[in-house]
Amino acid sequence: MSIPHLKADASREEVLAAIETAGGVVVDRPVSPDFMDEIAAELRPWIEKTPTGTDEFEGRRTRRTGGLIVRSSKSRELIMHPLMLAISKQILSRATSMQLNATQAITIGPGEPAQVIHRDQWAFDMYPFAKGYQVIFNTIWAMSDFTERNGATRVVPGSHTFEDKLRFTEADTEPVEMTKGSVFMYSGTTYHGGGANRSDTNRTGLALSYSASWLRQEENQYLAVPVEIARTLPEELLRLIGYQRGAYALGYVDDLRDPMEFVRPDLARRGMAVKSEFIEN
Ligand SMILES: O=C(O)CCC(=O)C(=O)O
Ligand SMILES: [Fe+2]
Repeated sequence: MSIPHLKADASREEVLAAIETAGGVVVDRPVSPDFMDEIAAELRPWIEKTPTGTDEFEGRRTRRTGGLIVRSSKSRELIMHPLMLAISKQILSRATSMQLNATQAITIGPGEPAQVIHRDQWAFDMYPFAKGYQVIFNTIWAMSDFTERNGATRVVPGSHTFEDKLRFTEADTEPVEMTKGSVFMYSGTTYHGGGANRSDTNRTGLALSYSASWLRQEENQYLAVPVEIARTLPEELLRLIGYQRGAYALGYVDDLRDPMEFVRPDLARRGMAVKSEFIEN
């Protein structure tokens, strides 16, 4: 089994079926390489200032630049991409609602060894979630071409249904090669890791992940997005970053108030029974 590639106009059913079979799928160029270059230009000063990682998982030659909602207004289009939201909503559908988990430009520098093969859901303290209960969905957008040589993400195809806490070597994996503007979508249970960069240029991907809304977000969006900027965002994005209650009562403020009251009082709702209807399509 291999990670399949689908065309940008693939249907949601095709994309979902591919993830259900292989654990992940590449959709080729839902956006143009030029669009990714525009995001790269917005992020360049931030990436340059980002320190390299401090351990093997972060990568000592890898820069992880977050806060993308604030630092790249164009990246908001990827975060809100209708196909990503629709698939995420399906994959995480055992939970009542979903939220944005993290936004991260991952720049793997030359000479970086391969990252340990892992499941993204291990971020939640290695909690043994019930088989089939998906809590995280990840998308990695290629901001440079991804090749085996420059550190394309490595994946164990079909591993989303495997037992938990398994160990793999590079030989068990295949590189997810894709062109700039393409996106690799995968489940939080799919075993994968950043590849070794054996080239002399950086490999950059934008990892935009979504999670069940009853989990703590990896990236703290309330602090990453200052309230003055939050006020300027579209309603859907505000709800996605957490300005709505998760499930029934998660995240209310004092007298059962909707957190939206603190950013956009005009959009606030009363009462707890707010299901996540922010993505209709
Ligand atoms: O950068 C990549 O290709 C993947 C990185 C990754 O899997 C992670 O940091 O969790
Ligand atoms: Fe990962």
